[in-house]
Amino acid sequence: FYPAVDPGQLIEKIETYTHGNTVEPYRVLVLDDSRAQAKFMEMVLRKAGMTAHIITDPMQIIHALEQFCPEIIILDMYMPGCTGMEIARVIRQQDRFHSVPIIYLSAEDDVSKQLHAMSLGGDDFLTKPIDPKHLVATIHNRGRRARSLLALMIRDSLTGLYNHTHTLNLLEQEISKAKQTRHPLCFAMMDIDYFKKVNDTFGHPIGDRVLRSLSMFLKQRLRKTDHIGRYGGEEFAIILPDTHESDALALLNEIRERFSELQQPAGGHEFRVTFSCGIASWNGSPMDNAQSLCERADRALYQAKADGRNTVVP
Ligand code: GH3
Ligand code: MG
Ligand code: MG
Ligand code: MG
Repeated sequence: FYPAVDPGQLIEKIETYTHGNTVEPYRVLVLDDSRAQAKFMEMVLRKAGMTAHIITDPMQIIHALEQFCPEIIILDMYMPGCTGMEIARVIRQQDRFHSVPIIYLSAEDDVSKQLHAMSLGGDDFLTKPIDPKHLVATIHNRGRRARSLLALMIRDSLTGLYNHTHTLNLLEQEISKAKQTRHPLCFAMMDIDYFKKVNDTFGHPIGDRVLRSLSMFLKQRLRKTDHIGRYGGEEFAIILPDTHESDALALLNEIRERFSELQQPAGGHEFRVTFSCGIASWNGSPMDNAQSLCERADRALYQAKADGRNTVVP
């Protein structure tokens, strides 16, 4: 039995895998109607240091996807009542598993049938009897690619911060955590002031450098447990778990002030840049969600702009 893992947690683990020293074992889901086959594969995968979850009933696939959240799926081709290709189609219909590697496993040695199976959502075809080394190597290759792709998918390429979509996913997750733990949570939205003028005066590459400079500044100043995202062009979003609104206000005001003092170089010249910021905090209600938190932060940001910019509005 495996505890439920949400995809966000999985991504956090993958992040650790990509950027830290810990190597998380690959999470491999095996569906084979033969219990003996499934057990054998479970043993092979465990020996290779992977986390295996086996099911023998195709009807359990949806549940297993949700509960186990696999990074790689191994499907038997022929099972009573359905085929591996039909299961692959069900898996591919789920957004979250749209690009998870699927490896077919079968005694089928007709190459045209193998190719047909692979055209229907599979990535590899291994024939039984399985060579354990071949299986493990295939999983390693597919898994490594899938992980680096996922790590790229959640980042913004200019700043290396989380992108818009992932920032919102993280916000959803942190709200769920806050609801369980009853800890406070703040969400801040910031927008660089008169950024168009920076581009117009100094050029786009200098503008890009300002964006990176603010990203770096935020990374240095915030805790590991905070999440920083590039929400849009010159807009950033910050998720502050375990933080009361008054503390978030003090922190962001300090960051605002120090960032505004930074000298930004531009071909022999120097200039300064400010940002405006709006903060919203989770109101403790089970009804509060990411969308309403964003709306409140956005309204506060709008107010900060109206108040003359270079300010933080709670
Ligand atoms: P305000 O104080 O009201 O926010 O004014 P602003 O000029 O910052 O806002 P506006 O929305 O008018 O302009 C935002 C500018 O940000 C326009 C756009 O060209 C620029 N921008 C967006 N993304 C990027 C980027 O990736 N690089 C650079 N250099 N500029 C960008
Ligand atoms: Mg079978
Ligand atoms: Mg803007
Ligand atoms: Mg702006």
